[in-house]
Amino acid sequence: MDDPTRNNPTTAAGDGHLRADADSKDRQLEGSRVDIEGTHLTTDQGVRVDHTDDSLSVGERGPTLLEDFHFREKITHFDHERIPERVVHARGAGAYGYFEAYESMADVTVADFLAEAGRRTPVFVRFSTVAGSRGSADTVRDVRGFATKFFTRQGNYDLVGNNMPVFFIQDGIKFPDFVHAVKPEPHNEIPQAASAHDTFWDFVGLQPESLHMIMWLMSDRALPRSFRMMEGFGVHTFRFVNAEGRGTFVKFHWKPLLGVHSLVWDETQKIAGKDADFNRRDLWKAIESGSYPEWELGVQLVPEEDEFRFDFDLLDATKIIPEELVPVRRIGKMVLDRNPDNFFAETEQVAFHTANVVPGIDFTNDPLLQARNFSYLDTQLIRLGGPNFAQIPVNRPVAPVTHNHRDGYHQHQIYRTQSSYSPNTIGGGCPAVGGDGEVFRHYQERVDGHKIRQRSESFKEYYNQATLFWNSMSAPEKEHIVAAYQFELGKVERKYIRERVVEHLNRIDHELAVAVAQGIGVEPPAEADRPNHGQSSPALSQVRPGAPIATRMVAVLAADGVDEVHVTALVENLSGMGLLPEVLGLRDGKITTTNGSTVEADRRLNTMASVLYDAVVVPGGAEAAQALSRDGEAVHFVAEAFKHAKTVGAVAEGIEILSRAPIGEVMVATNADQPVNDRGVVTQGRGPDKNRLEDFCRVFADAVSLHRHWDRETDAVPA
Ligand code: HDD
Repeated sequence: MDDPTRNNPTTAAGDGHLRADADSKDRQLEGSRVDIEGTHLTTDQGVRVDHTDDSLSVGERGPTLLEDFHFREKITHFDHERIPERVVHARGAGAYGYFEAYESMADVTVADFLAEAGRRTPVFVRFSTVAGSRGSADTVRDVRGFATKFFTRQGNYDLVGNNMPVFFIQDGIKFPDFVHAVKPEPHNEIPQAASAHDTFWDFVGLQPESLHMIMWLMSDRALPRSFRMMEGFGVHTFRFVNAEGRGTFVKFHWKPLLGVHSLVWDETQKIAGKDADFNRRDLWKAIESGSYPEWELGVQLVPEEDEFRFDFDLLDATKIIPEELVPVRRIGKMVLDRNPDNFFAETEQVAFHTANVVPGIDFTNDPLLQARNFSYLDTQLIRLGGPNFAQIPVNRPVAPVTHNHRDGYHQHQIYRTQSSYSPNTIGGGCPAVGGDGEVFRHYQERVDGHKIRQRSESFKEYYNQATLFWNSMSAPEKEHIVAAYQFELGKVERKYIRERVVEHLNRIDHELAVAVAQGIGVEPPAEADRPNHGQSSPALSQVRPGAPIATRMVAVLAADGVDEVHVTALVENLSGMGLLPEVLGLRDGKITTTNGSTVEADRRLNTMASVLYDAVVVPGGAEAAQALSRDGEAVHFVAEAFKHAKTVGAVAEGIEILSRAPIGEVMVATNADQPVNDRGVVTQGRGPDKNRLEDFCRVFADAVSLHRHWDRETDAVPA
């Protein structure tokens, strides 16, 4: 073997410390990769076969023979190809990358991957939806999983988080109840990947600790535009431990460098039909094209002596620590730069576990976390078929693994020692325990008490932070939340369940309760059940101007007779700004421009839809503008983009389509001098030349950076 680190990429350096680098996982995986070019078809036993299209039979029309081992092996393998999908988070997409520390965190933790600025650690991340099956659509209303496996020199560390910072329940013993309630109902397995049904809202109404999380679930956070544009949260309060054994409470955050953005509800439902793989495809394409998604790792640190400083319990996973109370310190960056080679081998078989911690990171007594520390290992045993799943290539640590575990299904290691127990002398006492600086030592917390089944009093306040979340939303975000409650509860058959939820909402905010009740046939409450405390946390709102526009998709609608200067200048300028324009033609192939040259359509318009783009622009050219304005799909495309509050642009004759689309009154440009931007409808009049188009593109890009133009949302657009 030419590369000595190939199968064991972590090597001991002279100083006794373990060395790994950002490529160590990749090098390790190289030993498991298989390429089939130039190979011949064989059986599992390596016997070559010359025929795989007909089974062995007696005569041409006779029965198949049992001795046809190739046939039997092929069918048997196929029959066993499926493994159980994850009981939750079944649908997901993953990628490799690295984490790079910005600074040393040695004052608070001995975790080696955080020990010095610039240290790089390989990672594998899997994003997921929670409720749906493996084949369900990406863009459903749901929490998104955000699980990261750090292949550190001290062993694997898994940060198994979500894109929302709180959870539905406080104690893991309620997890099966919660999941049974949200999953499709047991009698008819309906609805798929949706919380809009009776059992879910029945549970919510009876389990008010879920109400804070429900606010997040009804908000735009449940409809991420892209995995690349969502935050991640470790949710629980964890504990950093430093070399002196001192603990510091820590909450983990992932902050996406592209900003936090969402889709709108009508759009998500349409995307589920147009491209069920929308989020998965977006991640894959971004990485393939070199636009590597990035997140900063943030920590909120709370000294142990401040444990009781808050008006909520740090061990209660239904509460956040508002960023205004404890700022998020950004301590490193994660970059995802490689797609897996094989979905099943890597993304499906990756096994996360909250109890996969490394020295310097420890648990707290959060009862949800304690339950998780049992559940993940347990579920992998059934899902991956036995106790040796840590040997599956994607799961293997880059740190050396030596222990006395033996046997079990799918054991891949061949231990050559006679001893498999500790203590021993036959094996020279190995593997030996200990190792300075590298061993995991549990945090020595003093605990005593009676064995009881009882929720702490400090967990019993359910409404304050739900109100905080509501108060922190901008007007459009509030409207979306009300609409989401109305939609979800509107699907609930039993009126008393609707009423019960409204009663709870009336303890969060009276206006919210009244607005929801009015849409679902429930008597609005006459007065507030609890006063609104009036506090807010601006960090909770997603509406922030000036987000990066990189990788936003722009549809450029074109037809024969399109203005050549416009179409090329738009594509060039918008690409130059980091946007991803795609020319959509009324048919595939070449489009003839005004000067007789041709441009190639990237896609045919009717294979796409406005919901798959962030913005749309229509270049000039009289003939093209007429053709597009006569085409129902093109007109619908523009109207629908407008309805979803996206940036809509049109140049010269291209403006005509705006008057055909049912979008009401907008102010459009009448001359070439100045682009006009009326609530995200950007136009420039007749005959703008190349230079003026640069101005147009700048204004257009500014409009895209607002993500959406929410004040347009209330316009009634039939699309
Ligand atoms: Fe969980 C999967 C996140 C509570 C039990 N969970 C799973 C995944 C994520 C989370 C991201 C998918 C990992 C992957 O991509 O393979 N879960 C969370 C978060 C929680 C949470 C952020 C609350 C803070 N989970 C939770 C509880 C329990 C579980 C309370 C059980 C007591 N979760 C599981 C599981 C899963 C899982 C059954 C299913 C598949 C798997 O583990 O590997 O063990």
